[in-house]
Amino acid sequence: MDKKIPSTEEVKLGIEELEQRMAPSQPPGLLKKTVKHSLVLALPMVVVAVMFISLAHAASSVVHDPRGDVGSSPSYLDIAHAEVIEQRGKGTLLFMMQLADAIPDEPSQPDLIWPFHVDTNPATFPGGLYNEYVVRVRWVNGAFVGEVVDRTPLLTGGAPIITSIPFLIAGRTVIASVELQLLGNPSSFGWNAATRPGATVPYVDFAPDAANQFDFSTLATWAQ
Ligand SMILES: [Ca+2]
Ligand SMILES: [Ca+2]
Repeated sequence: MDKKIPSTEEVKLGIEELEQRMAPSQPPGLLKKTVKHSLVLALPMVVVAVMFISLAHAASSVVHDPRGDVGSSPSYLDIAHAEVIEQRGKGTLLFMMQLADAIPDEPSQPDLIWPFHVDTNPATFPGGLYNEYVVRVRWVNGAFVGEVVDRTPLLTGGAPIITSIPFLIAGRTVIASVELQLLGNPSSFGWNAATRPGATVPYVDFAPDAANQFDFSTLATWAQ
């Protein structure tokens, strides 16, 4: 496989190509390979594409985080940079996380999660937490998956709704592509990126740095 770690812009280009090429019938399990293939094809056109992408991407929200702040946890759970990027005209957001080191093709841990917590309504706390949605890439049951978790049904006694989404893992970069309608078409929201080795264990890293998982005072803000 291609061992080169692509730049941020190359990764963005890759996921754009993914969205353009992905047939509706294509199973989610093919996404990772498809994107890596697309990146290889796309490299000669990077300069032109970067100019295009810089125009095509509109509102973005960026957070930088120190490296080396995760103790003895794996460096691929150490967030260095996180970003939410609007793809203007597409009704789509890219949730991107860059880690201190590359994610293994097949991690040895049974469960790893790279979530973004999305607070679309500061007045509501579904399930007692601030975030109405989770956008995440997860390694579980021997495969990577991309998902949006809609937690708003918890406000009325329902269960969270999980929807599969396109995602990309390329070296130390993780990107999930989310249609705005899956987040209730918000014009703005608070968000953070995080990492954790399982759904029931403590988080390893937050960006922006937060005191704990209940701390929503340090969210970044994305706005259209
Ligand atoms: Ca970090
Ligand atoms: Ca909320």
